[in-house]
Amino acid sequence: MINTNKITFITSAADIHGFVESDLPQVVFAGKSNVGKSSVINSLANQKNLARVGKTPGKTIHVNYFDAEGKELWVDLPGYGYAKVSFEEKKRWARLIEGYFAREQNIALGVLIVDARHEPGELDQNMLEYFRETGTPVAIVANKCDKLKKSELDEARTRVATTLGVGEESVLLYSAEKRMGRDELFRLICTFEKNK
Ligand SMILES: Nc1nc2c(ncn2[C@@H]2O[C@H](COP(=O)(O)OP(=O)(O)OP(=O)(O)O)[C@@H](O)[C@H]2O)c(=O)[nH]1
Ligand SMILES: [Mg+2]
Repeated sequence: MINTNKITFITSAADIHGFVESDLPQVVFAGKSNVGKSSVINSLANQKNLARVGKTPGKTIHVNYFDAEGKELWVDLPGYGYAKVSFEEKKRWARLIEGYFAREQNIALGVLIVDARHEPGELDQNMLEYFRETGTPVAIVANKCDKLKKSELDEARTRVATTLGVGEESVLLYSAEKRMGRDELFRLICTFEKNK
């Protein structure tokens, strides 16, 4: 198991030249802007400020790398789907993501984060395709479940699974704020660590 005290920020890549070269397995966090990617990473790492949590979405388009005790890299991809982003910024996002998937040979697990309250959209489907094309297993994390009533959780899981065309067992009900689902996701992530 990864020691969460030893998860540290490495670097932030603004373009493909900034990507980290490493033979460690990479766990990749992706999702729409503001769904809570950074918050999920912080909850997994038991740290408050490891990944920066934003009040305003879509401001920075960077690939952020974290070192998980020298056993894995965790990769926080820039969020997509923020309405106020210019066409130029969208192109920059696409180049960065395409570059990442084209170059990276060590993607071990995709963690696709969606908002449990909403139906996933076309951009989430596209993101899922990036992982599928590289043959990467994907865990779907339905975050912000604390905003739902208990009675709405099953329905939320079904909605997310159906829309994305995955089995319900691949959808994890999650709350970064309440740490719901945290231990299960952490255990899954740890199964990909190097030298197991
Ligand atoms: N209620 C609730 N709020 C959450 C949860 N996770 C994240 N948030 C809030 O959602 C907002 C966005 O969180 P971030 O972690 O910055 O989201 P992000 O996906 O990394 O956003 P970008 O990096 O801008 O794409 C913040 O105000 C968080 O406090 C959760 O589980 N429950
Ligand atoms: Mg973020």
